[in-house]
Amino acid sequence: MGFFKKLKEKFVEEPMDKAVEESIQKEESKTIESDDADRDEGFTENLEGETETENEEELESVEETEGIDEHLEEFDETEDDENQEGQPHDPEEVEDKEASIASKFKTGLAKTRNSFTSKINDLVARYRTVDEDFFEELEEVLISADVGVNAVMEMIDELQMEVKRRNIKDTRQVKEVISEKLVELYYGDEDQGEVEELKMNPDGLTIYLFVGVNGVGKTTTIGKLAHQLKADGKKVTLAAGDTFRAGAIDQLDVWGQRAGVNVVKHSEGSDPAAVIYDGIQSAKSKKADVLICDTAGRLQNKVNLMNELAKVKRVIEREVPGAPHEVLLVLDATTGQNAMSQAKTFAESTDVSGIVLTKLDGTAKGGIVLAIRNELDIPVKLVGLGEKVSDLETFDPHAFVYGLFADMIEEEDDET
Ligand SMILES: Nc1nc2c(ncn2[C@@H]2O[C@H](COP(=O)(O)OP(=O)(O)OP(=O)(O)O)[C@@H](O)[C@H]2O)c(=O)[nH]1
Ligand SMILES: [Mg+2]
Repeated sequence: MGFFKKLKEKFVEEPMDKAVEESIQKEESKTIESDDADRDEGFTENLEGETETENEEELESVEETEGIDEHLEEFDETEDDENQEGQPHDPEEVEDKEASIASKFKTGLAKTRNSFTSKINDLVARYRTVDEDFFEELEEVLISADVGVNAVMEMIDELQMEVKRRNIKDTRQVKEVISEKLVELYYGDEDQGEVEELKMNPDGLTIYLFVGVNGVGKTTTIGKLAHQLKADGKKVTLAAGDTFRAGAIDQLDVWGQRAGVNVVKHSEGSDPAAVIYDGIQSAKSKKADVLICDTAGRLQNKVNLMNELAKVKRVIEREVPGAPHEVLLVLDATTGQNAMSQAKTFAESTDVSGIVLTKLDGTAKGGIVLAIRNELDIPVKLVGLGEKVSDLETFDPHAFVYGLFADMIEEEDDET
């Protein structure tokens, strides 16, 4: 079956019985693994007031804000009792979920798709048959979408081989092969079609550390993620580790209140490692499932910033063995190759476990996702597709490629 047809079946039409069966099996095994904790317990605990963190040693006093709205807020997203992990079991729900993920990628990637699709269509219209010049122009189109020079070279080579192997002469048929190769480019040799979710600690507190230069979207992403985790029935604490930028603490606080989660903060200018330490103690005493740590994007200079992040990380490692479970480097997709050089700098001094690529909705160069994975071998775990709280998605390469080729895929003739 053609690749467009596969994507269409997955994201647009009713999935085949086999696909449904597989996803049910996957969802069931997930539920068995993860659902022994009674989430309602966490909720009642919330109502029973606070256990105060006992501060130790030299640490400054913690000012904690409980989300005031927390108890008043309707649990609109967790209303289904049997479905506390937010994972649909019902085949129809699985299908709905896939369709909604696909439509989010489609909307979020509109700018990239519009520019990319029109260039590809134009190319295919001008070259009826596949030849050297066609590939040369295709190379330019891909580079202009920020797929990355090395990645593009690799892809063009493979594309040429594939075209020969399948004896493709007509450029229209090449579109589909391009989409398939883009997914392969992301996965490299390990294409199992797996979507890489954020790691969770199976026995206790999970800690995510967010890093990245100023303005890339760290705090916003933390707010979105807190909201989603809470909707999935998790108890979340945020730690306001950006004590450098004026207003940063309040900004996280607002997100915390909006999501109805606990925020641990100190005053501006205080030691970030001490804030994170208190965050961990607070999360432990409240039996939180997840602690998300915000950090500064800018200090006096880069060396200071890297040293500070290293110190924060050491505190986390010492307090919770195995933590941080993710060090997420946030990159702004609209900055293109600049994002790539930031990634290299951070990867050198911190063990980055995953990338969060924000503002994909704001660029026509969404190909950067593929370049990052290809050049740095760090998985893209989350993508920001807009400014709304719901505009954060687990990165799914198939949904991404669907988002890029949606118009062509939807036109795909069912009979072929
Ligand atoms: N369009 C769009 N805007 C986003 C997205 N993610 C974040 N933003 C915007 O990016 C701007 C900066 O976001 P912040 O979360 O403050 O960035 P930060 O990395 O915490 O910045 P510092 O605190 O200065 O280090 C805000 O205006 C956000 O609304 C996204 O996915 N799409
Ligand atoms: Mg911030």
